[in-house]
Amino acid sequence: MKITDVQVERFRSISRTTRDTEGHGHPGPERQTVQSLTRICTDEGVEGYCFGGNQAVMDSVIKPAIVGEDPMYRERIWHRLNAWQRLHKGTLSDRVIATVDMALWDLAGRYLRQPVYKLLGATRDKVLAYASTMCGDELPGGLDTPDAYGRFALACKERGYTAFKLHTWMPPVPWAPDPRRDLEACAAVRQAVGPEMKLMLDSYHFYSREEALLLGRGLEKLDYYWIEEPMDEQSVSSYVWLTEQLDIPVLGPETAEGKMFTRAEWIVRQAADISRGGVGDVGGITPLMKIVHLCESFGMRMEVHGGGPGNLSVLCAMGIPGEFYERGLLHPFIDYEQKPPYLKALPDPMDEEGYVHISKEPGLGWDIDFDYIDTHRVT
Ligand code: LLH
Ligand code: MG
Repeated sequence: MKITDVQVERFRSISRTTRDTEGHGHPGPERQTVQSLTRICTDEGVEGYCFGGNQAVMDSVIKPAIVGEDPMYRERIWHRLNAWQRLHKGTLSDRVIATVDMALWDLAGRYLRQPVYKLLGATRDKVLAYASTMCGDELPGGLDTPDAYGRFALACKERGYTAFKLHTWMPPVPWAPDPRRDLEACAAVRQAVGPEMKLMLDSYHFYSREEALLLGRGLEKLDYYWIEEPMDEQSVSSYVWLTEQLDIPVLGPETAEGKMFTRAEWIVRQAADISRGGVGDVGGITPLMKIVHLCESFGMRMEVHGGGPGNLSVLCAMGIPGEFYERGLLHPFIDYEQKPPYLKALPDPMDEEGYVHISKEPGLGWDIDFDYIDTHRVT
């Protein structure tokens, strides 16, 4: 089998979120957006898909590297793209490599008529989710006060979630960031949901060492489960400094560049207690599985960043406890249970006990509505 083409289809969709000037998502008025779907084609008619992608990038850096290649040589292709990235940093991001890698895994699953998590070596069919909020805002009745977080956490508990993670206030909220206000929100959530629910904080990502320590000590008193990315992850020394002093587990790195190599360095330097990575951060399923095995070898816990079928597939093939699927980002004004129009079903349905169930269909498990995409194509 040979790869013959990489096509990116663009189609109209609906969005109910908007981005602020710092890039964080919030609820917004319903509006039309353009989505894309990357399709890897073969001479045997089998195809693999992943949402995202840009035709110009595929034409300039991906097609020259992979057309003519056997799509089952995922490892070889991933290493080739990783090497190409060195001279094409401006166009070949980890996210682009992740899109290609996931489309190749999807293709393999469709070809072999197996879900990807079983090709990876399955360990389970369902994973507990945590409710992961959007960042704080100033929307009345939204996530505008500590008590608003408390009310929302309780609603999530009633929906079935056994764990809840706050993303608190960040710029451009005029008075943010404020670690004391973050702790007030964390306290309001603990007060609202009681002692059993597992709670985590993912705050502003550029606090000073002293502010991060203050946050961590406050979270220890509130019996929080982990503290996530409170400082710039480019400073590994800052994380070594913080992790040495706190009892609460520090989790990371999430957004630091460098794929599995960065995770290895953080483990050796003891810069965090729990490792971290998601398919979009590290360049796909192929490197994320390497991080899983790296953590397993060091006896480290690892938590997967973000949702979607790629991350869920890895979680269902992990031999070490990646305890949670990150479900969200959630907000009181957004109905997360409503599927996007280009899918026939939600890719991460959650039951009343808080478990997300993985699709048993061949491939990654996106139930793509190709008729919708055909009739909403943007040329
Ligand atoms: O800063 C944000 O908007 C969020 O932290 C976002 O990056 C989210 O994906 C995250 O960190 N999840 O764990
Ligand atoms: Mg995070």
